[in-house]
Amino acid sequence: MPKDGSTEAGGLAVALEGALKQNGGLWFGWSGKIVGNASEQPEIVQAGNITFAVVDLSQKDYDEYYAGFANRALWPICHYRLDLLQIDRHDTEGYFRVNRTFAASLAPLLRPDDLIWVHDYHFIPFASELRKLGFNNRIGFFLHIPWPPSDIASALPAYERFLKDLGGYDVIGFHTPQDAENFQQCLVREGIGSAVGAGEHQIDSRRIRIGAFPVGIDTEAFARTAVRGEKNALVRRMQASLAGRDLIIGVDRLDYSKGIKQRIESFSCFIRSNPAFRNRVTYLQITPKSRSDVPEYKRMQREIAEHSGTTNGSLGEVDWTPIRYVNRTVGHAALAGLYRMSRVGLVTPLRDGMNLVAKEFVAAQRPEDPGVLVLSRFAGAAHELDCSVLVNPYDAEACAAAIARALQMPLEERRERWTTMMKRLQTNTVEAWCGQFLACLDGEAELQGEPRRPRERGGSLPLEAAPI
Ligand code: GDG
Repeated sequence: MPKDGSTEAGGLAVALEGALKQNGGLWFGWSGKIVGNASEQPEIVQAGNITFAVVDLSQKDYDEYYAGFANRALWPICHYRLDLLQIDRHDTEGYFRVNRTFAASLAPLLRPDDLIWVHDYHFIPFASELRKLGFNNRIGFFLHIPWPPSDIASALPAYERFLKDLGGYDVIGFHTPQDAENFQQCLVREGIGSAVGAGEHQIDSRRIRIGAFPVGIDTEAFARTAVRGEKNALVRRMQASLAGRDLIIGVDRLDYSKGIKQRIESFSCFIRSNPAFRNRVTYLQITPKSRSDVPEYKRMQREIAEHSGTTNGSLGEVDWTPIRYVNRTVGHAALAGLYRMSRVGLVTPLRDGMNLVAKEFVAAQRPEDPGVLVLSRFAGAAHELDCSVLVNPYDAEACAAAIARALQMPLEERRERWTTMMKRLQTNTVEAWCGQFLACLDGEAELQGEPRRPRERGGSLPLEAAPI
């Protein structure tokens, strides 16, 4: 997240900054820089009523903590990919070491009445490290990715320590009730925590609240951006280049959890089994690179590019390229405009904590003539967006049938489905999500409680996750 929130950072980082702006507070996290000699002392920048405090990482810390443990152990396990798990003792040690160092860097800046909100899988032991330093503040944790069932989670190195360290938080939030349930099952099975009430667990001497807080987007703002996006130069060029064909869109950071390879296969299956659609649709897949320094990601980058090339080679015609694969970021307004002009949004992750693209696609649609969302049942968003066409992303033929159905869906049905989903997105916004979590952390509301009232003092404190 840039210090002034000015670039095209994801909607979530911007929303968290918005929550901080309301009451003022401190934003602490990694600067995104790797330096020869990383100092424990944070660099501090004041922007209005928000203090940004950021620390750098050394190459060793980056390799072991971020590229290593976070992205090669935690990420695959939390996405149910035991086959991709890589265990390395140095990485595990590095993960806990960096969390300890980060806690020590933040400690001098903390006030006794600060509420602390820690985000994502990079910082699981953070509360426990702060507790060791003597802090009794209310500390909440939100996991942006799924939490798997105990048989999978228990393959994590230092599994027991993770569960115990999570006991340092007062509130632990997940995207879906299923993730929360999986986590509670882990605590009980390991004999580390016991249920003491609805959503409450006792871990040692601490009582923690565990609940589902599905993250939202800034729905109205996104819808407005999409309207503006229609006039965007790139969107207009895209519209012209379609020459009347329908657009199917996929937007995902390059990641194996997103099921891009399987999606290309499903699209190919759709064209083969529906020859009437040949030369009548274009599938645009926007996939910015991510984590290119992790070897599996580099390999995947090549594989997906090859797969889309091969598919185009076998399906395409002289005047028709079925798949347009773009391996870089497009601007925020252009993205919103592209969603709006698409007939189908193809969001088929093999596993996803939430998936904000699904929500953005819905928010961007024209109310009078909305496109159809085809959504994986394994995305957290499927809980709220159950009026989409839900699919099993592993089943290419079923996905192909879903694409055909989406393209042929009558206007009335499209409108009905869209209206229900849009209403939900208008209620469950990212602001409501922040409010509900913080109210729960502040003890002002029960789980799933009322939106939080503004506090008189500042001090809520998101610990920001590392860049994608
Ligand atoms: C993690 C969890 C959870 C993507 N390409 C471009 C672009 N994006 C933006 C999208 C969206 C964001 O990036 C991606 O968000 P997702 O939620 O879909 O996926 P992850 O990055 O994996 O996020 C996920 C999320 O955390 C929040 O809790 O939902 O499950 O994995 O906002 O629009 N934005 C622009 N150009 C692009 O090319 N401007």
